[in-house]
Amino acid sequence: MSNKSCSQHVAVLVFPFASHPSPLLLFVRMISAVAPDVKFSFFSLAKSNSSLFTKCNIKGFDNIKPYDVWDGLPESYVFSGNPLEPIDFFLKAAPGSFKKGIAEAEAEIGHKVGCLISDAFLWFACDMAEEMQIPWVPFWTSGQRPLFIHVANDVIKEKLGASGDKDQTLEFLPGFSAFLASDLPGGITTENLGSPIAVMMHKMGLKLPKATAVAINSFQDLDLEVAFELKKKFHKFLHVGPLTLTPPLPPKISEDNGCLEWLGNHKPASVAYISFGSVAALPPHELAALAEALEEGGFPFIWSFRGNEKDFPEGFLERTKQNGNGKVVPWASQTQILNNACLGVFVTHCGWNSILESITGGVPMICRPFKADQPLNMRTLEAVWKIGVGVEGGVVTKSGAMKALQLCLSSKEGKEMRERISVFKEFAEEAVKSYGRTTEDLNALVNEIICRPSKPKWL
Ligand code: U2F
Repeated sequence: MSNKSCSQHVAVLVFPFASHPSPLLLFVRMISAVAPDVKFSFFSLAKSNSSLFTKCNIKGFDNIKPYDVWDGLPESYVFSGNPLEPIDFFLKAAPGSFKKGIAEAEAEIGHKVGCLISDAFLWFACDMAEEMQIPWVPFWTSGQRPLFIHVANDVIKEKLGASGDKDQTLEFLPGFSAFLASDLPGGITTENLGSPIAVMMHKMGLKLPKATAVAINSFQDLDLEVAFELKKKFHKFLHVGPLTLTPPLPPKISEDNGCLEWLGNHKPASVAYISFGSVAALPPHELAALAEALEEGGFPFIWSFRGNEKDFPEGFLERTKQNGNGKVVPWASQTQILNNACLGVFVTHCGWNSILESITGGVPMICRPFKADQPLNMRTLEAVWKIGVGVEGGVVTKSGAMKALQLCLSSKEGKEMRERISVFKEFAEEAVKSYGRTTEDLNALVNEIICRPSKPKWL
């Protein structure tokens, strides 16, 4: 990688919900390692900034500075229990809050912002960049396929019409013949069309083709066909992932609740890891069914569990502690667990970061998607890449979970999934080498956009 000398000031606008801030910070760390003279002002909510900058050990990256912006909540606001509400308030205030933050950072640093990097969700960053006459680089935190779907939003609406028939295929889109309307994120066809998230995603799909470059946390060889289609839609499409493999590597979590030591005492590829990411949670009857399947099948497991322990079958936690067959922890060092040779399968909600981490760990997946890009990601894992299986009927039952666990851990199909995933793992490792595609795209971002010699032609 080239070490550029360039004194730019880059503003980074964060979507401060779910796991979005973390890969964006990894992305910025990655750029800042190549361009150490560039100053990065990282705008997010105070709560998110404080936990992120503690977790993601930012030592040695003095050129990345967090700035807190307003959450948009009225003073008298009391949380109603609807998680979409704070997002809605944030989005309404965000253009103004970010502008104010940028003005403060410019005054402090003494440099005008010369490039805007934002979470791709923040479509209005396109207008801000246009106003400021600077490049806009939206960063997409999920995979190629959901991105393509959002850019093709209007075409899909037109083709599928308002019938709401979930069984219609998406074969009119290149590379999507195995997909159905039911795999689409809500808000594309008939469901929740007017919700703030659906409106945001629609506007995003319209604005992204105007971006100077769109960056994605993925590697090109993972989905060549769709990557090729996306290149036709954007001025520049940059694969900059998987971010957990790109230097500088994220810091290892030292506190792992004893999981790694426990894991190391098992046979190779024998343990199940269960996590549904930072937002989703299994409903109580599915939680109980999964626990029963693990117990009855005697599958060793690590469960990263956020929820109500009362929903487990009676005595499950006590028995698990006593017989040592599993570990239930509030948070796990997921990437390290997935990279351990004893890990055999990942039961996941199909969040993009989890998928990438499973691929780079070489671990097949059992999929229980909930919403957004997750059903589409599941179909990709199952029908396109063939490195994962969905739970029977879309919800966890005891017999369905046992079948899926057996399939992944002790059948020929499971072994074949492992072999296929090891090919993707190799592609990912190649992509981040000095001659790899990810490195090449990162260098293009730094040399042609952030430290550009002159105004690029698309501005
Ligand atoms: C949203 O996804 P989530 O944040 O729910 O889930 P992931 O994308 O899988 O990211 C979860 C991250 O949290 C980490 C894990 C992942 O990097 O390693 N983690 C951990 O370190 N320890 C734990 O015990 C549990 C998790 C959204 F819901 C999805 O639909 C999107 O695909 C995703 C990306 O945009 O954001």
